[in-house]
Amino acid sequence: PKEIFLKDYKLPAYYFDTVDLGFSLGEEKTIVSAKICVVPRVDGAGSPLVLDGTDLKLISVKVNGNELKEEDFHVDSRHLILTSPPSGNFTLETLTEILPQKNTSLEGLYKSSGNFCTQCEAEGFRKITFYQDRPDIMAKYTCRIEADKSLYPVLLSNGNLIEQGDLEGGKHFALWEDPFKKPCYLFALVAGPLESRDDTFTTCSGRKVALRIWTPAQDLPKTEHAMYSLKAAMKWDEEVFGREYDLDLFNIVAVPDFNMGAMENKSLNIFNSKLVLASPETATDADYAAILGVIGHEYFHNWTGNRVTCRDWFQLSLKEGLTVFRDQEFSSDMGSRTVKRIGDVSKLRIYQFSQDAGPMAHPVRPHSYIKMDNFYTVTVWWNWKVYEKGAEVVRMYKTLLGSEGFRKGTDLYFERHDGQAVTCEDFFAAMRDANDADFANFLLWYSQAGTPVVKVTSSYNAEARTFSLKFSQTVPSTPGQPTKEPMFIPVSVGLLDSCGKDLPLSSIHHDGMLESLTCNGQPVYTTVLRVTKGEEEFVFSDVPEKPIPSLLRGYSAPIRLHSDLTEDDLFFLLAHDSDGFNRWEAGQILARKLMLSQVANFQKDKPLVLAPQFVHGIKCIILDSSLDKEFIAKAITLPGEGEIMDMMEVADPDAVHAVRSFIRKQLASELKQEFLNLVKENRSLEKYEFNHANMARRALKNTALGYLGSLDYQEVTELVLHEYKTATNMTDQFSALAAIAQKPGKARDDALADFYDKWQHDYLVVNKWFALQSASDIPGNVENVQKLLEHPAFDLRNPNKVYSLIGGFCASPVNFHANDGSGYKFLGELVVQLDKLNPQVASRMVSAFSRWKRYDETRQNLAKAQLEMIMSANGLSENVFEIASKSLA
Ligand code: HT7
Ligand code: ZN
Repeated sequence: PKEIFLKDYKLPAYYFDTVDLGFSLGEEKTIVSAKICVVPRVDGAGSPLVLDGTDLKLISVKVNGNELKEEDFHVDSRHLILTSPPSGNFTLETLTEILPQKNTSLEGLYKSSGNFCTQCEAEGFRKITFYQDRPDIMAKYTCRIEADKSLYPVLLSNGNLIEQGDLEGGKHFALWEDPFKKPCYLFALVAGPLESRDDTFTTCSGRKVALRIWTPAQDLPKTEHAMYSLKAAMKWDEEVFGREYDLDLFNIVAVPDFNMGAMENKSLNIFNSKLVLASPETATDADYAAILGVIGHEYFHNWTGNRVTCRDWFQLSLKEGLTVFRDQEFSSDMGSRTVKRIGDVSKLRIYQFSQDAGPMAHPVRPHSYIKMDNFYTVTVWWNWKVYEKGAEVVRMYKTLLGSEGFRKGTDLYFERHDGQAVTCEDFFAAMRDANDADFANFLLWYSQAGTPVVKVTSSYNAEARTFSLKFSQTVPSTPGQPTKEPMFIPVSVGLLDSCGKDLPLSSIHHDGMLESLTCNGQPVYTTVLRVTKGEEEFVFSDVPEKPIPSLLRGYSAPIRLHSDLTEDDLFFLLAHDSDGFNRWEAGQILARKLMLSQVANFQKDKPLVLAPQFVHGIKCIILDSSLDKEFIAKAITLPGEGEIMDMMEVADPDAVHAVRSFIRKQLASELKQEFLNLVKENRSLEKYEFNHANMARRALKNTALGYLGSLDYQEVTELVLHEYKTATNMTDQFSALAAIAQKPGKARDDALADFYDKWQHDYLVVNKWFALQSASDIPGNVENVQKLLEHPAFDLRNPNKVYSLIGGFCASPVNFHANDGSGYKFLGELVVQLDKLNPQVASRMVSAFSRWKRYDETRQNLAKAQLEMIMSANGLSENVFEIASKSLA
């Protein structure tokens, strides 16, 4: 396979002006016609025109209406090359045959569950027709679709519907025209027996936009929340970013077979049905929140990605980092900002940081790739976003510039680049120029891989009333980048007095400069330090007493921070910090320290102990009625096993699992009454509502239930069963089921059987049932998962089912990393099987192996053997090859 490098980027020799596509959708084959107006770039004229095309059957090729002679073109399984095209503008017409019914990769045009559907990002358009499949080719499209009317009553593509009508032989057609220029990865087509939920949105300038969400008829009642989310997103983008929707129609289609979460095709977003369909009985609060966020995300792409797109795929973060940032802000504004930030940072730590420390480490803007698809995802779970670190980079611009400065920057970015395909430097320049800002070496965030490690030490001088913070930073070496330069790190800081109140910050000394920190004569309580060097000191003046510093407030930069805060300081911050994120963070640091110390005990065969101070800290949080309930739920949840393993020299899944289970059970037992009270006091109100207050009650009650489920008392087992039986929504029902399922036995078996019985007709709920069982830590679970592969509800061709069952299994460290190698063998064999059907999904699964060098020698050998077996498989895809070979390197 060929590696592609950022440094090799060249402007295309030819641009495309207009593209007229025609699709004749058939039961055996589909015929695609493409008429393209080709415009040579000034110095490109006459050079060969190289079109991408993967496994297409070329029927004919014409230039300016004349069939090309054999000596004027070359065609193979990857390209069509016009060897001597005319020197001026010309028309290129091709006719190709494709087989969507046989396309199980779900990339290009495919037929599944009765629908024709496309997925073109990143390089799927070349599976549809011959084209320059690169995002800097932006053209205006029309699309005419012809198909059997009874099988495919709905025919959709991008833009506006221009014409439709009946044809002979029971067929019909639709002609769509998209007035905006777009790259081919945003092209979309859907045809099938769908119905729509219709609504309208009136934009800020008074235009009425028709909104339609398409699903099979029986699913329409489950689209209410998606429609609510879409309208909320449209309004929010107008208010916060000044972005108005630009067409009169916006379509969303939900399909059950989709590799990722959703796709932002111009005016025709296609969604994995998991991220559209919800009802209180079948979807959890987490599902509702994910739908809100992803509907927002895809809608926001209309400006960040579609109107302004990427020059090449190395710039992916230009659209994804910015759009993830926008969807995070949207969800924050719709719910609790602190809780959202905690969730986003946890995700960043679990996925991004562990990737940063492994063989797939790459900068926000990679230098090379073999298969672009691999840069979209990092892990094995349905949580498909890889772009979180890019979003953190965008967030740092905002932290440095403030809300107004950031908005000035985005306004300038849209003004300068509307209709263009641009680079990360263009975004940087707009932020800088709109604010006349000094960003020092900020661009390093795009090119340098790895998570910076920052150490902070503090000291107070009572006589001089100064408080100093000394920073030192290093960036660990990563594959291909052995040495690194210091980064520009914005560190948001506040100082707490001995009562826990924020001290006013008056001035700061840095680099021989004295800077006043008051703002319009008003005191400032949080300031952003610009850390740019390997070693640096900042000195606060006029500090009346020894403060406790609250560092990296709101997690103002994606770094690993090590400070000299003592345990007492951390308990103090946990109890008092006005920054909610840091309050949670203090508890997490304490929990991580505790867990690591007990892991050391476990490894030395010493008894495990739970420090009373920690139990007391958790109890205080539970009893603090001033706190948001969802925050409490987060604050009393221990860091995940993966996070702890990441902090160890040699990851030990058995020790970490034993310790986490021990602490959970001990907390449950010592705080049993408190947890019982939480359950009783926070039972769901009559009617399910997706609002913060109700979700917070459910989150707290169900977290408490999870703790109680770890205990062995009859009374508790009965309570958990009672909660399961009386639940009136999926959030409560599934949480109770998960609590019961913690321990093997009859209660577990009966509840799981009952749940399947109830929900077997709903495949999205059945996926939850698969995931719950596969991710279970009960010993020897690999056998259960093997059996579930044979379950009639399982299907290897459906990505959601694979993510639930196989992805779920890899997310359980004890069973996946079982030291007899059974988990590795299970995954290795599956990857080979899956790769033949769907390389994108297979490569997502194989990435579970990528950190094999972090484990002990026995596990290393077992995992390596599986990777080698995969590498030796016949016909391995580029997707899997890239991950497996980089993992072995
Ligand atoms: N921009 C979309 C990416 C995407 C994708 C990429 C590779 C293969 C399949 C895919 N489906 C969707 C999703 C987004 O970020 O909004
Ligand atoms: Zn996106």
